[in-house]
Amino acid sequence: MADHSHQSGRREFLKQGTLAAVALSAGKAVAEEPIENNNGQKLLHPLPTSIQHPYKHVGIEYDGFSRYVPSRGNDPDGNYYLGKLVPGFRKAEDGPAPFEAPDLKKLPWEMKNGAKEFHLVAQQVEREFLPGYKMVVWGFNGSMPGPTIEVNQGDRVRIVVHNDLPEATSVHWHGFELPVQQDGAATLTQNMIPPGQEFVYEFDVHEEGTFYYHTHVAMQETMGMVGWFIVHPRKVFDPPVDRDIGLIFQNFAILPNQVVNDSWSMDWNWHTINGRSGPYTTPLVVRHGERVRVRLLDFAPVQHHPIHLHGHTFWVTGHEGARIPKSAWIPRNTELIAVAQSSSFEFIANNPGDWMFHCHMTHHMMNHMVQHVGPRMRDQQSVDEYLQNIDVRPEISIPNTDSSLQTPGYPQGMKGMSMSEDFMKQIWSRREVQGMRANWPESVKGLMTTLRVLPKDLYHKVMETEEPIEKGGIFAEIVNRFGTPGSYKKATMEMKRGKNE
Ligand SMILES: [Cu+2]
Repeated sequence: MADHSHQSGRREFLKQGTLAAVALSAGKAVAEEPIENNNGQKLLHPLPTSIQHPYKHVGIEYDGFSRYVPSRGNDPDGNYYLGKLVPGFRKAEDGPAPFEAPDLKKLPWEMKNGAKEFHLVAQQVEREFLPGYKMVVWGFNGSMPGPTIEVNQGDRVRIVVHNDLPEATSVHWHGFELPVQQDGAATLTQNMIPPGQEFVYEFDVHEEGTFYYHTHVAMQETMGMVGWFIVHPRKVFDPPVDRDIGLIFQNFAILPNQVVNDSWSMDWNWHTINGRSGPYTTPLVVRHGERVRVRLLDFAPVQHHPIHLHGHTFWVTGHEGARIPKSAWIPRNTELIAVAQSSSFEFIANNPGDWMFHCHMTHHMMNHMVQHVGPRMRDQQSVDEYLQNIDVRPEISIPNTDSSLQTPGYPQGMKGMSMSEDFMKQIWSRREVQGMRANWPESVKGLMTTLRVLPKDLYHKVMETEEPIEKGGIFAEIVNRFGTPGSYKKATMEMKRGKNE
């Protein structure tokens, strides 16, 4: 990043001082001497002047791959190509990074008679997919998906399942090699658990990896009854990661004016990640240079999800079966997960910014992309206009305010999203979104979320303080440090009711 536009842009930025709300500590962090890698070699990728690397136990650059600059590395057969074995900042002896599933809680446990005892309550729950849109779904312990079970390889677990549903159920521990009586596949291996009653599952966990629990009644699965069951390995996976994040992708069919899923549908109009739709999905916020693991799970009734991450290339390091041997890891930027499959991938967050992270199925990129009330309608338009002048696409007015195009009960107008002030308030109420561009919610819908890669000081500002941050402030500062600020235009308006005002 030795180009002069960056340097002059930064000076211009400092001179103007337009970003009072953002800490300018980075201005003081200008490196005073050239930074070398661990072997004293000159870096192939000079660091942006705003970066100081205080870490002694990990390097900046590994065989041509930089922790802080988009880069490939020198040798596709090497250990560090695309950051393959580049460690995170966390030391292996500190144990595995805690697993985090945004917008979901963890299930507490108590040690009893030599086992970690968990209590799961299967029940109907209310889940707010978007601000103000409370859907009646089925889940566990007041949550859909249910709370995360997190244990260590070698643990013995006891899970007491209470059935508060109006019908019988059973819970299956997906992927575990357990004694057949504990498998939860009613009625093959046990009797159904009647409403109001409970069943105790108990088994030793000798595996490690990405597992989950779910009802073993198909129609109950479509109502949302799933939750993570994460097992950390005895020996921390090499290389250690700083983040371990899980996202569950689901589809629902909830028609206008309804709050209950049509479990027989083949056309799904509501899409959730960890029980929320974009832009209410909570962004994954990480520090620049960290090693990040993301675990994906498709728990949709019938559809697959090609999950695409912008701005980074990741290594696929595991599936639902187990960790993949390093020799078989595959570099990708889009990972396809089919129903009931999970995938884990890892990457070094070496590219600062706010990045789209989303399912690439067009019908999943926003809610209501369905035949009966989809966004394909154009009021009073015919193809004649196009045919008269095929070189220039005629402008089409798409008035969101036209009541003929609005379906009562739908949170997103058929052309975009209609968002009330309360809606926007709730979207912006979270620390994780502070400093994003003013109209970012317009681009994050349905099965979408974002990955925010923030320099250490900006991460601190966003995630570790309660300071107010101007809309677009963090993004503008990233442009100033890493982009070409001369050509950057900030969002001048905030989206309201589907229109920029
Ligand atoms: Cu999808």
